[in-house]
Amino acid sequence: LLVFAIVTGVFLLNSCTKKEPTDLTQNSFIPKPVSVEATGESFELTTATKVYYHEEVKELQQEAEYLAAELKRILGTAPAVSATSEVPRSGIYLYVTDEDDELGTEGYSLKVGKKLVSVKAHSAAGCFYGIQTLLQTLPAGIASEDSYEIATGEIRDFPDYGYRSAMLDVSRHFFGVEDVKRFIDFLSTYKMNRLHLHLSDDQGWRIEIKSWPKLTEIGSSTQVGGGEGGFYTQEQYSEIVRYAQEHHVTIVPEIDMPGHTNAALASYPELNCDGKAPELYTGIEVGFSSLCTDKEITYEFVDDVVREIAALTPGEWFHIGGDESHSTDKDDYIYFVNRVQEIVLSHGKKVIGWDEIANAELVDNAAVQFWANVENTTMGVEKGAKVLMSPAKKAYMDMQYDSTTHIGLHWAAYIEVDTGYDWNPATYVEGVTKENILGVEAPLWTETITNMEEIEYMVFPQLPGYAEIGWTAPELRNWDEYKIRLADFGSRFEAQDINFYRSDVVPWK
Ligand code: TNX
Repeated sequence: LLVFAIVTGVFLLNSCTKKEPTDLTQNSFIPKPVSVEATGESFELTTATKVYYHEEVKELQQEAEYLAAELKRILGTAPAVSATSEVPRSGIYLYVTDEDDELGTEGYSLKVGKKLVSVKAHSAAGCFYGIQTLLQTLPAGIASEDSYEIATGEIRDFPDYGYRSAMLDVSRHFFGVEDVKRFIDFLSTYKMNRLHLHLSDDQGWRIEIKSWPKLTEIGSSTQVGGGEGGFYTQEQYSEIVRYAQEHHVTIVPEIDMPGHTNAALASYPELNCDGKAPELYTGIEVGFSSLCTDKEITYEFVDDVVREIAALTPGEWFHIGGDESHSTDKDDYIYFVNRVQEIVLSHGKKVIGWDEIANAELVDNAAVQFWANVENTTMGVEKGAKVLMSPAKKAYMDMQYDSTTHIGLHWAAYIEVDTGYDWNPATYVEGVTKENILGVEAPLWTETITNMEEIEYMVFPQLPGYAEIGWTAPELRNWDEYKIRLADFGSRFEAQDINFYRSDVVPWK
């Protein structure tokens, strides 16, 4: 009887402790890692688990603290963080090494043992990505238990492209610093590493330029639909840059020119060929405005703007726009883009612009951003430029999912979640192959998007797919398998209070 009681007791005890997954290969990750091997046991994460980082690499303290803060969200209390000179016997350990070449600058290896979880990378960024993957083995929400089992095994992972980006148009509608930070959280969770900010357009100028104060006094005072607009002070812009850096995201600022400039033209009459300032504009037409390309003051203006923004921007790229300059004469356009590229170089930045800039002579190391025009893009490649892939029919997050979507546009296409996922940047444009491609960017234009909830609705669940296209090699990706992983992320979106589109093509749980 005693034996029976003990056996039943043990059995009952076992069935009371939550049944935990022990097969790491069954876990859903986005982006999909290069390789996942399971060893069939489990690591127990508790409130007593400690986070260690190798003391020689000071930057890792930030990663360790980031991890501790994320674990606090799950466990209720933050684990202790400490530097160590040797491999700990238990806990979570972050370290940087120059061995294991395959990992490259942003890759990582995540080993989950029974007692020790270790994240190894060549850089703090690689460790950060290993941490993101580790977090995807844990529940998204607040703790309902005080411990969690993580399946043991090893994940080795590195990106297909080094430039994995999203764009936020803060010009058509203005979004404040807190919204931009939340957007950066979205990107970095899925291992994206660039945020392109579209800082100026016909409807609004969104960054303080000390040498041209009317840009914000006048040019930032409205937005599409006539709302009050807004702008970032230089301090606020720097705060965004800093927050992005902590999340291994580089800000790529865009000043769109010579077209899409009504807000600047309305602020300073001298930038107009006729010397007269137009009215501020709150509609959504494109292609009607142009800086005056044959006035010297135009280039003084551009020089001041690029200088001030470049000084606040640690990243290597400056985006000069260049799209849809329908009211600029073609020769004037080429002359302008040639001069502006030299200005950008003189302030120590590399030039990127929409695919139209390929009509100019491109400077060394320039990049063109493909959005619609194949001829421009292949001409850019012939002129030695790299390509950032943002095909409007596939990667524009402002395109509606279908004809019932209540916000967004559809001039390029309706983009259902499967359509947005199912393409390969390296075969999409004939004549543009992997070695020409810098990476992938998914832009969100905001003519019809007015607040964070609407941003979330257009961005989720598309953004994780674009992140995966940038990170995971095409031979490892297919929609039928991805949609099941994506469905598992529905509960994560909910836990983060994300207002996402519950597409019928995804088998949500
Ligand atoms: C085209 S894409 C534009 C933008 C609009 C967008 C709307 C590009 C380089 N120019 O000015 O906001 O369409 O989808």
